[in-house]
Amino acid sequence: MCENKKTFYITTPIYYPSAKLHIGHAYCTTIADAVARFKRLAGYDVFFLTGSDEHGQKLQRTAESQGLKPIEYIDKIVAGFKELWQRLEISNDDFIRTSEPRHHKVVQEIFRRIQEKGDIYKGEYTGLYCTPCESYWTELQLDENGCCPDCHRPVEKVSEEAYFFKMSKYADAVLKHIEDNPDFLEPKSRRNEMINFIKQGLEDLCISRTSFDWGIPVPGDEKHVIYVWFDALTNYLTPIGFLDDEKKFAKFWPADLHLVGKEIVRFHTIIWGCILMALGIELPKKVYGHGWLIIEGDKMSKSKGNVVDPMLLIDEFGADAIRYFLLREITLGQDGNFNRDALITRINSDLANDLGNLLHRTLNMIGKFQKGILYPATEGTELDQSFRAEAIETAKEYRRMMEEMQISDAVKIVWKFIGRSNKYIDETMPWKLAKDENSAQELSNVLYNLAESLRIVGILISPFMPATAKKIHEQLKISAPFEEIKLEDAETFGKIEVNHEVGKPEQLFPRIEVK
Ligand code: ME8
Repeated sequence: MCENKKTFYITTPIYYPSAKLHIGHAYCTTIADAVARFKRLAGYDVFFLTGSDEHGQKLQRTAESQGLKPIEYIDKIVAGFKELWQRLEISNDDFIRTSEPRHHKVVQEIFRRIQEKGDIYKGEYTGLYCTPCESYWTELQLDENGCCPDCHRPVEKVSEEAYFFKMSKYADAVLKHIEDNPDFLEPKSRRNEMINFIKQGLEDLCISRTSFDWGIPVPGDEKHVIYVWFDALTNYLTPIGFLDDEKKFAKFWPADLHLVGKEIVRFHTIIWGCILMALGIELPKKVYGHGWLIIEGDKMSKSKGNVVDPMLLIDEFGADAIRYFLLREITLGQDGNFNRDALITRINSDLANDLGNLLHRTLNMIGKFQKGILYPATEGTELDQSFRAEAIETAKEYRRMMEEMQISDAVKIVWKFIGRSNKYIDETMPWKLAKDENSAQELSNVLYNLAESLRIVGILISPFMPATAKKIHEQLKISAPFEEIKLEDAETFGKIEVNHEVGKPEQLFPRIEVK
């Protein structure tokens, strides 16, 4: 049975350890984590990969300027990445570092295979190189000031002996792949950008440098190191057994989703597409280019001095509140604003008020009116029935939205149902029913329905806010282990056993006082 389990392989980009990670990086990893957790909940065998992209001239220069060897400098920063992902409850199955021997082996083998095929050749490179972006540009691609079109910093003219990868040979095939497979590249707007980019003509790609040595040597010609993007992209093959576990590789490749920022879609579709075609390996099923977190209209970056440190935010508000904000506020694929006031408003209204109060009121009433016990419920009134139907509808709609990567819509639909549940309390007025002996059955129905709605909400929010979901599970005292809960459990109403005793309410989110 295990063998037939659906699999899902999802990756984030591997991050440069050139600076502290900011909330923009946390955004990308949080989305990937929510998708990975959703897929596990939906019964998939998931492999979720993140990591660090550790080579290149820029890192070597930075380390040396601090009197350190590159690896000494990088080790410290990567330890910080790992701590951040742990504190943000990122559930990655592996963390790949491109400095690891397991990765070097793969990169060199890929280089060797493509070279053997005749698609890598030696030549002379003269070009315009942007060191901060580790990218080569042509004259035509530069911005209006003759600078890098991505970061707008000056480019350097570089001339050296180098190896080239015959990208031009694969340009038509990659173009056809993008055109024939509408699901390969999303959102749709990015597809057109890439199609136009290829149609302008693809030159062969320079894939080695001799001007520094912090990288993976070209096999058999060690004065060259392999271009960082050629090195970095292959990280996606390494941890799923590319060279050492055929069965595992067959299980997880092609990747289901490379989630990346919009500025690196080009590398993940065109360059990566060409490399894979040269290797005769299938292309990933989907590359999704998400938008950027913007601070007052500008992309967050260290050089602009507008970075927001996610660690400080987690210290102040907790990981789940940050995750909630990122997943809810920004429509995937578009740019979105990060704003502290908006974060506090969301915490107070959506988390403390809507969700926190629903749990608190419900458990409090069950405790007060029925000694914490959920008595048998009947079909109840029309209102009860429509409330139950809405819970199931919400779970089904949520599944559809998450499958289609409409993450913020999925968050919103759960909150709509939380709002509905609070309104159900106001409409049914359990405190009034509790005063009338003849309404005992009605009261039991309402309290049971509320407990069930919370059980369902807890499941649906578990990919977004795993710690909060677990708290709800524990306060409801659901007997099944939290880790074994499945999405189907949210699509059936009435799973809590009769005469089940719930726990006492504990606050989920304190209100943030705004000074
Ligand atoms: O590009 N908002 O690494 P990186 C949203 N090493 N996303 C942001 C962001 C922001 N303000 N700032 C950065 C690299 N990101 C390469 C990847 S993969 C084989 C190699 C996202 O650390 C950015 O869009 O510069 C990108 O997807 C990711 O962080 C890594 O950026």
